[in-house]
Amino acid sequence: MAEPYYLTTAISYPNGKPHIGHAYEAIAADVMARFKRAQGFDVRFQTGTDEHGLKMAQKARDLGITPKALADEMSQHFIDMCNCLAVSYDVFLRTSEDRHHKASQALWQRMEASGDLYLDRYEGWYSVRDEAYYDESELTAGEGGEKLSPQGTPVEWTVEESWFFRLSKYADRLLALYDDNPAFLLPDSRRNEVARFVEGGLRDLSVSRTSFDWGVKVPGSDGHVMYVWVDALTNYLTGLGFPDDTADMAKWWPADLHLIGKDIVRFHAVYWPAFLWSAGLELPRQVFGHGFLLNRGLKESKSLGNVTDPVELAERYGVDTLRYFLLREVAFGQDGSYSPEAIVTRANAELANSFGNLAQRSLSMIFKNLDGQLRADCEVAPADQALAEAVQGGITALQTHFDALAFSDGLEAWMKAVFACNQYVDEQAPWTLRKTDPARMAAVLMTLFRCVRDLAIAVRPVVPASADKLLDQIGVAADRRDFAALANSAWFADLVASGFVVSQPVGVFPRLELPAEDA
Ligand code: ME8
Repeated sequence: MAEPYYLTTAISYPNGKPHIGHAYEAIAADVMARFKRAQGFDVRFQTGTDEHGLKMAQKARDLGITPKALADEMSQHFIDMCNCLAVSYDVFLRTSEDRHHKASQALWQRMEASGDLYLDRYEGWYSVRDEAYYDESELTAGEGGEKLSPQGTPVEWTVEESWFFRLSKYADRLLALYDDNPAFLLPDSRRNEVARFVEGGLRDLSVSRTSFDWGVKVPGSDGHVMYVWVDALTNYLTGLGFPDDTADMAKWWPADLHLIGKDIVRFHAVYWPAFLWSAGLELPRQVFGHGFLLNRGLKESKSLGNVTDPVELAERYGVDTLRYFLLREVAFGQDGSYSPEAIVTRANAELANSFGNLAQRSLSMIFKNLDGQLRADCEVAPADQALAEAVQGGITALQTHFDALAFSDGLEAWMKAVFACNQYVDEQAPWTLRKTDPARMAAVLMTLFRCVRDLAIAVRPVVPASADKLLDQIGVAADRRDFAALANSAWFADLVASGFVVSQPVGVFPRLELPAEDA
């Protein structure tokens, strides 16, 4: 039976439409999901929206609508974005769903039963934009002297009766976790940051609010709703049917990967493990905090007027182009920048001129010079063998890098294999061999055909629709497009025996022009 692999994105605040950072995270997680499926795992991929809390309540109040109406309208934009970007989620979870309230209350009761919850009074700083409590020592001063959170957002002094979670009790265990199991939190820089924060001492965490009611009700405590991060983190369990569906919990929990942005590592690597320990549940295997995507080096914001709608971006440049660009351009884990020029340059150089052109010219020569006929009986020369090995090496490297979430390194290795193929075409010059040595020309074209197929399968998690369009043209069955198929050396002889004939090829990666306003 296939091994299960459960991965999640963060769940987004639907207080506005999705931005490019949301698209980036969803795409990266989707590439991982498709990659693991291609490796033969039984994948479950969850995303969704985080609908409670003050931030949602305040935004709805500003708009004069209920928080539920705001969440209903905006979460649909997140679903539409995922569908537009070919994000192959299995579960889209909304935290306003009844089952989620039930799961969050069950987690709460387990933490209470462990003796980790107590009632007291909270007095301290809170940032609504971050939905986070901060210590005085973490704050900085803004230009006008006002206090700001470490994320640069305004904080307000908050005093209210609140339930507390005994977070302080878990400090040593957390530090031991980071030490003993460094892969729990990657990249290393984020782990170091979080470890320093925990070493500085942990205070108990305020986990309920009484000043508003848009949240999950605290069981048995009228007037209290849960702090939004308590219910938000529980989403990863809700989707598995916690607490009732013990079979799904047993199959999928602990999660293999929580893919999240660097600004919310503290919640996932400090609060979440402590909640899970308290509730007697296992910890996720890995939390990965990716970097931020910037627009020409700047954070997008309404005041700068540089907010990009990812759906428009995909419509303009193509879904697969955008997916490839984002993972290839930015070293995953670090911050990165995008601009129309960078997208067009990358797409043209690598997808259109290198891989697209390789596929197009190889297939067109087979179509024109061999009447589309494939041959299984060509003599293999050392150069053909060397190319096959180079491509194989590139694909193995891609897998190793993708497994470590080093997407740009994986794609670079893939691209090197594409370059090796193009160099081989130039050196072998099959157009010359056509007159001088037709048998050798056929051998060269068959080598290229096989390499194109292998490269298309390898890159398919990143550019699924384009890879499929190419694989359709080369007769590769829909259920033979995974890494197991790559390892099956009989595929080519089988394809030839099936009588498959190459038709006039249709280009898969168009050359892009910069839109006039950006040129
Ligand atoms: O944080 N580049 O929601 P959110 C890359 N609801 N990633 C970015 C980004 C950018 N410019 N801006 C945001 C929340 N992100 C909580 C999560 S999980 C139980 C609750 C990432 O809508 C961000 O780091 O503010 C997070 O992983 C995700 O987008 C959702 O952000």
